[in-house]
Amino acid sequence: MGSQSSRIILHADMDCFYAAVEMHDHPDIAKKPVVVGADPQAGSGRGVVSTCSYEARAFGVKSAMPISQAYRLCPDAVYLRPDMARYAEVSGEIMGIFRATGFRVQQVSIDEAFLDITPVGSFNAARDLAVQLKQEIRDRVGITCSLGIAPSKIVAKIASDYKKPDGLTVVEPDNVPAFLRPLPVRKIPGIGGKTGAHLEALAITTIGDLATCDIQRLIGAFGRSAALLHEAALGQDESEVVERDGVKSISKETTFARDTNDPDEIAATVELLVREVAQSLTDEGLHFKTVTVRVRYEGFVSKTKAKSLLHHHNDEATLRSSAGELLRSLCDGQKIRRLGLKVSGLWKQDTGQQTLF
Ligand code: TTP
Ligand code: MG
Repeated sequence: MGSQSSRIILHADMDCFYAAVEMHDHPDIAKKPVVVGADPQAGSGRGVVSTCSYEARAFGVKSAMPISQAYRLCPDAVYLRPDMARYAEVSGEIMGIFRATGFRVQQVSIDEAFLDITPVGSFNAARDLAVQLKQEIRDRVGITCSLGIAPSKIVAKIASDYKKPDGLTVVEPDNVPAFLRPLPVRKIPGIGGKTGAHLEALAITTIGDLATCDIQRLIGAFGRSAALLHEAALGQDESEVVERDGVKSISKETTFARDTNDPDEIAATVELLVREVAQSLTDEGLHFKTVTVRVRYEGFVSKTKAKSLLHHHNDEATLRSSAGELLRSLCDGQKIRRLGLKVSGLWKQDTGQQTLF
């Protein structure tokens, strides 16, 4: 594919986002190891690390690690609780900068977005725009980001991760195979622990190995997902940059045959709803961020409780535990007539692998 006919996609991802905002807001902790996470009681906290500054990463601290372990690795770090309202505000400013370009913007998470900048006309012009965007984010927001530019979303995302922090990686169409070839398969978005381990067990460790692997062999190992895996390894991804409306939701409801306050019966019913909603999510390749449980008691009183998660999820276990938690806070021994479960804040995984994982 020649560069003239190619799309030009930019992927932006902020560097150590929550920690970067904290370091900007509190210059006294800039350049220190900073760990942001729930319940960061020095040494005894029971939460996990949301993120940490690159200075803390040098000690081996990383996202999702128990705070207690982070503390053992880096007792001198500054430990902070997340301030989600502040991060959401900064995220809004950054997305505003992207939208002001006039190009189509797809926000993917709190610190991440795709822009379809094809109209700039060339990869050189795209690089200039990227330099400007980085500068503007640094000047106006005070943090750094890493950008990737490529002919497809999947390669742009891999490219933004290629050099971090404060990176800019441009992969022109002719360079896509050479860029991808040496990278570990786990650099493909969505190839996590399980699929990564499965591939490695087959001696497929680099994206190049995956790209050249015999397709029949892949089908034998991964069934229907084989073609998508193979396309991902070639950087083929036709999915568009699309602004999501974010208003969609999926909900399921059940009315009990008889009003009940039997915990086992209620739990069994919630389980059914969880499975139905999870199935719909899987069918449509959707991830959710907010879970809502609605209970109608005998008589006409209804109560609704919702919980918004930090990230998008698509797994049944997260849905189950959130629904269970909400339900426990709603059940007070009163008999229940009707039970509803809703997920909202939906987005579609868009790197072409929604049916893979
Ligand atoms: P990421 O972009 O994955 O991570 P990051 O921005 O902190 O660091 P990097 O420089 O590697 O991009 O996630 C964005 C934010 O989402 C992150 O700052 C905190 C939050 N987050 C969690 O709360 N838990 C997690 O496990 C991860 C990965 C992120
Ligand atoms: Mg980030």
